[in-house]
Amino acid sequence: MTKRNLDDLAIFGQPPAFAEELCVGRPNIGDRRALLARIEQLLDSRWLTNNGPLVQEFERRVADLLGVKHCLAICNATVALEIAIRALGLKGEVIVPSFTFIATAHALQWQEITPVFCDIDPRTHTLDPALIEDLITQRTTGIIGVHLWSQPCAIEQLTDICERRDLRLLFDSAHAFNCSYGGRMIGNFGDAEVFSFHATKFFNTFEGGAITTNDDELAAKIRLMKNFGFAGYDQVVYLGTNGKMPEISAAMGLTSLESLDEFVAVNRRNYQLYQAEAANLPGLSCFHLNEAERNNFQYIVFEVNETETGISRDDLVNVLWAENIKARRYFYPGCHRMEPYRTLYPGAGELLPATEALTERTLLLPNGTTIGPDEVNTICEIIRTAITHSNAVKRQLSSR
Ligand code: T4K
Repeated sequence: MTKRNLDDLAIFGQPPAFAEELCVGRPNIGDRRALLARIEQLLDSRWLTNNGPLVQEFERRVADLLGVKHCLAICNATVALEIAIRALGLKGEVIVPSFTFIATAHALQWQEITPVFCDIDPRTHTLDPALIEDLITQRTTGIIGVHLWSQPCAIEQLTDICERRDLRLLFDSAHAFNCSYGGRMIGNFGDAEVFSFHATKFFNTFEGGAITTNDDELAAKIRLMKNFGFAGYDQVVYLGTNGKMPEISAAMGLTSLESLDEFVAVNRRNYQLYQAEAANLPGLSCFHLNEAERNNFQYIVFEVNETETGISRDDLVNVLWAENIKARRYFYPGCHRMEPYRTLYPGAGELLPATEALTERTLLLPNGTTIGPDEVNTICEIIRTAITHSNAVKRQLSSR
């Protein structure tokens, strides 16, 4: 590894460390030939969408992988959340974390359901089950637990609360495809779970998502709802929407499935390298994944402790962006500080101290098949240089 000095940094006028951007969320792409063959096949068949053969095969393969009875492929996870919320009959108030992607809250608010933001456990970054019961009111109908960074949230405690208080339990599992909890695959818990297969996820279908459930009745309802409520030609039995996944997305999904193990192996190698580097980055800690469970190792999440680094998380992001390293601050500033929630629920932050603190500390670094050991080393070396010379870096950034 080349040691870097302060004046090697791009913020001091040097060329960026990388000519092309390294991104959190750069898509993994499997075997192009296999993908192109599937695209030829779908073009030849002239069957492009509406529950075509590739979508059906994709649903079967995903259900097999997860060991779940039903997988319903959807055009994206946001629509999947909206459909699952409606199919479960959620209304009134639903308890959710604010420390999540905005889609979790929007899927509720879009249907005029109030997202009641609950704080997180700073160790797990997910809903703190000890805080939930105080938020339950007469209007509460359910909880949406979010599995973040591929780590399951407190599944057992949330299940227990929902059983005792007669609430529905939905999981936003956008980050947790190919992960397990207690040896059982994520996708099998609660009333239903929602996955995202967006381009930025380690496994993608360009855009896409899925709802999984072991409930036959719920699955049948969702299948109708995602196709306008059509039960047959000219026969509509529910209020539905268009949540269908097109064939081209299923083609990408089937191809990505064939490379799943390779994507995970690369992510895992990089995750372990970042973990090892973290030991030499004072003031930074790398979020630990439970390697005893199945995991996708997609997210590299550091927490920046500014009193130890001498430099803020945001200044580190600026240093990295100058080097063409698109580090991210997920999930800054928290849903409750974005519209419409900031205006609708101005006091929400008072109940969210752990969320507010964490949104100021997280730093996500690139992972995936475009990242190798050299990239990990260089990224960490740049961070180390910025920390070692924190005062000079801060002066330089404020003078720009
Ligand atoms: N629940 C949770 C917990 C989620 O994290 C998400 C999505 C959802 C629900 C909803 O799922 P979907 O409805 O999207 O299926 C991105 C993704 O758009 C979003 O899917 C994801 N979470 C979220 C965490 O990240 P942005 O606004 O950060 O995306 P953007 O455009 O800044 O892209 C991220 C980076 O990826 C950029 O640096 C560029 C790079 N990129 C992106 C795309 C699309 C590429 O290199 N190639 C690409 O094709 O939201």
